[in-house]
Formats: sequence, C-alpha cells, structure tokens
Amino acid sequence: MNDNHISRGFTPKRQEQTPKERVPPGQYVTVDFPILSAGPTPQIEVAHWKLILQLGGSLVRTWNWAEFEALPQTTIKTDIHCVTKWSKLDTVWQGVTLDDLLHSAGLSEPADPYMMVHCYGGYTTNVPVVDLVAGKGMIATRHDGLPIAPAHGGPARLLVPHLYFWKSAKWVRRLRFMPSDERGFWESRGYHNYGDPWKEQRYDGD
Ligand SMILES: Nc1nc2c(c(=O)[nH]1)N[C@H]1C(S)=C(S)[C@@H](COP(=O)(O)O)O[C@H]1N2
Ligand SMILES: [Mo]
Repeated sequence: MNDNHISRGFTPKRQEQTPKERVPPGQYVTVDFPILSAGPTPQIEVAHWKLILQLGGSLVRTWNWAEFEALPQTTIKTDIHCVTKWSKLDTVWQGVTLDDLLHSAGLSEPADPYMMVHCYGGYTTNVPVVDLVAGKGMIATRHDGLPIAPAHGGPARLLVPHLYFWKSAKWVRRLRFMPSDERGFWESRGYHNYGDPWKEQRYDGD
C-alpha cells in the first residue's frame, strides 16, 4: 500500500511559479478575490436594471436586461491588477464588448474620445475610448461562468483589465461620451488619471 504522507497537505505556491514578467511592478499575486468598494453594495434587480448610452448630453440608447443579454457574448481570460497591490491571474469573464455594444447602438466608430462611466451608487471613472474598444473593454455579467456576485459588481460591471482595477467600474449604469476628459471618483481624489499598472501609474504625478 502506497501511503504517500509526504505529498499530503502540500499546497502549490502559485506566487513562486508565476513568471516575474507576468506581474506588474509592485504587485503580488493573490488567489483570493478581495472586495474593494467606496460605498455599500447596491442591490439591483435585473428586472429594474438599465444601461444608458449618452453622447453630447443626449440619449443614444438604453438596453434593458433582456436586450443586453441578447447582444453577442464574449468570454475572456485575463489578469487583473488592483492599485492596492494585489493581482489576480487568469480570471474568466463573460459579457458584451464595448465594440459590440457601440455597434448595436449604431455607432460604428467612437463618437467622442473620452468616456465617463457612471454607476448605481454614484461611483464614476473616466476612461479614454481607445482603451475600451478593439476588444479592450467589456461590460461583464458573469465571472467564472456564474452571474457576478453583487459585491463584485453584479449584475454588470465594466472590465478594463489592462488598467488598474479601479477603472473597472462595478454596477455600471450609464456610459457617457465626452469630447474632453473629466475625472471620475478616484481620479479626482489623488489617483492617476490613466492608471497603467505596467508604468505604476498609481497616483497623480506617477
Ligand atoms: N461602482 C464602483 N465600482 C468600483 C469601485 C467602487 O467603489 N464602486 N471600486 C473600484 C476599485 S478601487 C477596485 S480595486 C475594484 C474592485 O473590484 P472587486 O471588489 O470586484 O475586487 O472595483 C472598482 N470599481
Ligand atoms: Mo482598487
């Protein structure tokens, strides 16, 4: 009988197996999924959920949940990087890319260069439109194949994984095109306007 005590309880140490170049400077890898929210988690029923697209102060389109769920679905596997220094590798998300969303609103090319993302609960974040299109951003509704938990931004959150995770707005409600840049919640409170983790753009002036 092969009683293999030695391998019992052996826990693979992910951190030590991760190639250094996979993790941006100053970050560590975690297998947990921390929750970071500036306020309470809004409880949003999909029956009352709505996504609004605005351009130049006027309404371009709204989607209710059924309309949004009928849009083309994309699944991505990606690493995410929080400015509080945790990174999580190979996270799996499903949702609608900004390309498909804008296309369904009849906008074949981005109308204005900047986007303000407004959330249920009042949080905002600004992202250049070039960082949202060409497959770079999605409105995600599922994580690891399951509906996104409310604390993690369900029913729908923005996902812009190549920027620090504060740009990935939870409980997204309204996308507003802007002709010139404006700062969102954290961007007006000392955080970097752009937030590239590979350049450690954590705070204003970095
Ligand atoms: N609406 C909203 N979105 C938000 C936040 C928030 O406070 N409110 N926090 C941001 C920050 S700072 C981070 S790191 C991530 C955290 O997402 P998580 O709680 O799913 O890990 O959400 C971002 N999106
Ligand atoms: Mo964050």
